Amino acid sequence: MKRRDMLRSLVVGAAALPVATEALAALAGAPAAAAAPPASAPAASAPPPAAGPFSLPPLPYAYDALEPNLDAQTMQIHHDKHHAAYVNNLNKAVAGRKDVDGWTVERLVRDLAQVPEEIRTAVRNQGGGHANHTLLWTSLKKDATATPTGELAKAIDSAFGSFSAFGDKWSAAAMSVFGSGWAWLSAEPGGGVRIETTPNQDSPLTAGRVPLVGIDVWEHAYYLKFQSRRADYVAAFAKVVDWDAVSARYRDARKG
Ligand code: MN3
Repeated sequence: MKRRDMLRSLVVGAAALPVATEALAALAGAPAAAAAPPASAPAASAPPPAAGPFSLPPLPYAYDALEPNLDAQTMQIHHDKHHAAYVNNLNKAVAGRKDVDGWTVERLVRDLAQVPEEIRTAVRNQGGGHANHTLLWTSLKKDATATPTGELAKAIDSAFGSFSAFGDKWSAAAMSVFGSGWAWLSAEPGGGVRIETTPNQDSPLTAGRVPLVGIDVWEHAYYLKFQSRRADYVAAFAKVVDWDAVSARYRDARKG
């Protein structure tokens, strides 16, 4: 390169910088970008402050606690970005709404039909996302108990014949979800359990049931590690379900 050309390219390079900075600033000011912190934000210990009644619960274990079944990077992005976005967007949806003031997220999702129509879709998606993911983190554990106990063990045997038969049906349900959604084990209002799937962030609460544990089959839950191998993800997920916590949840549901 001739010296003159080199100088020119240096000058062009320097001149390009302010342009790029301006473009980034414009992006940062756009509503979509403002909803989520930048990808380079420090990890999770400091989720963005919630301007509203709902806040992101901390992950109850380290990002890598569920390795090698669920990978640390997916856990971090799933909790710090995806769950955080549901919380922030739910706060935006209910901001200034006296008619749902003081409602818990479970009440918003369960009594969705009573939520004012203008915010019902946002509450269904963002409130569902917040409730579903809060349940998710507290359903998983490193070295988790392998099987349900007590009343839940009996209810599963009664509904499916055995825990193993339940596992096969639950996995099949998770595989059957078309697009984004969840496969649940839910408690029936009159006792007993069932497997069900919901699309998007819909919750069994809206149908009058109590979700006990759900597999998130949105691609964001597994694509980094498993890509299109959803069956491998479902099998890995099953190994870290905290059946003690899920059994306790069923006990609480039975008490009402
Ligand atoms: Mn998810």
